[in-house]
Amino acid sequence: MTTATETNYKVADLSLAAEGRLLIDWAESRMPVLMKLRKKFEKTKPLAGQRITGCLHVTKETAVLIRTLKAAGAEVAWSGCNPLSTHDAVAAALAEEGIGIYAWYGQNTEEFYWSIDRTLDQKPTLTLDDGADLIFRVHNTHPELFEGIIGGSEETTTGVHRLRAMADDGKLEYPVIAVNDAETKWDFDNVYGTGQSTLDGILRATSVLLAGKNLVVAGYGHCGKGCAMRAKGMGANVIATEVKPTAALKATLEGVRVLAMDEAAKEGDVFITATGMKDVLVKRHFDSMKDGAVVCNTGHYDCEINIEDLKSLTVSTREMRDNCVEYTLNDGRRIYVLADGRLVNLAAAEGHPSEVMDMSFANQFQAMMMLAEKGVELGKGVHELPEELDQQIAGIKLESMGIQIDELTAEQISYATDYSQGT
Ligand code: ARJ
Repeated sequence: MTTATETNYKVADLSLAAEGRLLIDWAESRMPVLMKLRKKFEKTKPLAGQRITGCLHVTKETAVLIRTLKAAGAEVAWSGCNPLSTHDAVAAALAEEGIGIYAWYGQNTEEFYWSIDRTLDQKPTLTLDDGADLIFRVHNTHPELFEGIIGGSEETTTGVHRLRAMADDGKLEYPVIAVNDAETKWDFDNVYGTGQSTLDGILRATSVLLAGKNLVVAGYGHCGKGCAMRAKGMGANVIATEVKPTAALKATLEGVRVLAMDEAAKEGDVFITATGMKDVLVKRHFDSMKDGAVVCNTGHYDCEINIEDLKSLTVSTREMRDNCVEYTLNDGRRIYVLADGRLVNLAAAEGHPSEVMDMSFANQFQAMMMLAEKGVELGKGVHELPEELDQQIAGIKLESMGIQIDELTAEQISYATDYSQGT
């Protein structure tokens, strides 16, 4: 097992470790599913012999996952998957606990890839991604590692889309489990997690009143829907923009006004992009926005708001508060960009609450277990976790909340599949 030396980690400030440990302990007290898995597997150590390289936001919740992987016997090396999402205190605590962690807040692109490369020095048997940057790095610059890699997992929608495209082109060289596609991930993390943490990020960065504001959500997928639902609850007038007819129809029937962005741009006070697509807000939109509009993104990549376009209209900028920059345009209007257009929920707040990450990361843990058991057998390509696992995870979660549910009787079970009876 590795120990913390200056040669196997790089963090901002090791003296923050005590603060980081408190944060991680706090998260552990709210992540009963993952803690149950830890307790179950720390004795048998089914991940012994596995070297797991992870590239996922370094938060207190991720630290609970890392500790659990380690308790189950794995050797773990880690980097953050976004330059602005690392919690330095958590990174320091992990370094002290012997994790090969290379992560600090405010990395530039070169440091970001340098960190990934350091975590690959351990020659992983398993990779764990959020956004697929690690898998891309292995494929593009470290093909010699394929031989030793059993498989990988992917946390988020955007990453899964890209990996499916890669698999369709026959370019994905090992099995990858789409953790995002587990119901106990996307139907909770993406909706309730994003809903709460995105508003949390906006409020920490601005402290604006949401009641009575026109809040535009670009993209009415699971994340957009979560933001819309919570913003509505706080009294905002929510407007959604979409490109997909069924999603626009859902928004409409859920009481959310749908407009084309060209129109929404003129009405919005606060904008959240949640599309996974680039150039959702471009020059012509900034051109028509109100003075004082607040603009932010909660999608995985920072390409949804075209900041270069905004800059081309800008005469001066001021950093008003943490994660909030004022752009004064040539006609005097001011537009406020949060967290440089990067994921506002992780850059300006703490990401999704521990309670919801509990289920997402229980799925990550199970994905590592499944790969360790039968990885190569799965074959190259994108795979899903078995449905029974969703029910198990949800069952443990309910139990931890003291909520009981009913069971079908034998008669009900046979009724469900009985096609001899009609009305
Ligand atoms: C770690 C987090 C947190 C958090 O599961 C979420 C997802 O799909 C991501 C897209 O990058 C972010 C990830 N996420 C949200 N909150 N990861 N810790 N607290």
